[in-house]
Amino acid sequence: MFYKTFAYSFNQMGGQMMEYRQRKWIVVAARLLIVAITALLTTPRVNAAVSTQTTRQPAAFRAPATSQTLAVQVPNSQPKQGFIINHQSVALFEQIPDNYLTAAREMGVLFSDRSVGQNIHQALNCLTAKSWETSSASCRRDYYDAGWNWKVFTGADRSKGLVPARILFDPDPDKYSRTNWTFEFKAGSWSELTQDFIQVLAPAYIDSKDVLSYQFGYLNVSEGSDIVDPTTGFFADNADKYDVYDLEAYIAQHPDKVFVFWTISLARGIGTQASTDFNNQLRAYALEHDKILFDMADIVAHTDQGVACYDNRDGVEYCSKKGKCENHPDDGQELPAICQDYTTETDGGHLGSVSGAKIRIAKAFWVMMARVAGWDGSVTSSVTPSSTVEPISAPISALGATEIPLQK
Ligand SMILES: [Ca+2]
Ligand SMILES: [Ca+2]
Ligand SMILES: [Ca+2]
Repeated sequence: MFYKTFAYSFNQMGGQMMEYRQRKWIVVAARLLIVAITALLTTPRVNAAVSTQTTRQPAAFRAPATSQTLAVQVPNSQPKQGFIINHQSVALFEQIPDNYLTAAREMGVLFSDRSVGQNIHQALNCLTAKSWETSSASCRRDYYDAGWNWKVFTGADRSKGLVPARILFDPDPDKYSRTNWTFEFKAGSWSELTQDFIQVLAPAYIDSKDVLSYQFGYLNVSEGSDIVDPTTGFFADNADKYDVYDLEAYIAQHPDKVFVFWTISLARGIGTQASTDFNNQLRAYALEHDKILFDMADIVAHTDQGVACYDNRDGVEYCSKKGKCENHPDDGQELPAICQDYTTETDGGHLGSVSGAKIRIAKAFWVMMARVAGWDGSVTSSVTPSSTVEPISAPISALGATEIPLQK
């Protein structure tokens, strides 16, 4: 019954939004063409980049452009289609063509969240370091044994091949400059955050940014949250709350801008029915309405080996390096949650002290921005939401200390 109501709401909303979307994509297409031309005029030959991709010599990218090679590097100027960035997208980071990195970093971006967003903000800065070994220590922390002990890995560790792959990256202060990408800290209920985005945050940046977004935090989906209630939740047309209808009305007023949707980040304890349902509904909504979805929840709920992770009410004890432990009894449910691989917290979901999730999300963010800029070099647009493909029998052994994938 719930899903019937939900589907009805979507259909009703879809009709109202069809016209908005059509108008929007025409303008967006024109805008992306301008971005494409800008990228064209400010970047070197794409075939030079391709032919030297394996050597990754920066000097090779500076080959002078010639008229006969310009045509091939015009980014896709077709009207944008929605796409999903999830844990399978992270590996595409190293494949982003140079001209799309240029186009991505020249776009103005606004994203907003509470403390986990702050973690992402810091992670984007990891990629701007002069070298991996001189990046902030918070970019280079990971577990080093089966007892969940972690440390800051060094250049010496890297030369010995001891650094876990998930915290490796090749930073560049110019290539991965994110000076046009702004983070704003915001906290509140889901309705308050939506209201603030519509009335305060987005209006403050609408003239200076190209891509705008805000995300809810995992505290918005603690057990008992009404966020997925079919009549009073985010996807319902509430008279007294700021919900997706209000958000879409604002989006429709700005067809020349790109708006990104985010799934809600997860904690070790959240993993709740509310977080699971909201994220699944948002994935369905994004597909149905051709949205760009940054599926952060999917990224943090899969190890870098692709193993799904579930809530900490699993009968498995975890003790942090500092000696704080949880040993919640198994509640018989497997609700997607941030992997212990990605947080040292017992119940929380901050992207620390270990760095794996931070780095993977920063990479995925770049993949998303390259795709917003028109890059079509991935298969993520056809990826089915993980909610429908995640077998319930997927191993949860990732939570076991002996399963930590470490490169030794
Ligand atoms: Ca409303
Ligand atoms: Ca546990
Ligand atoms: Ca459980």
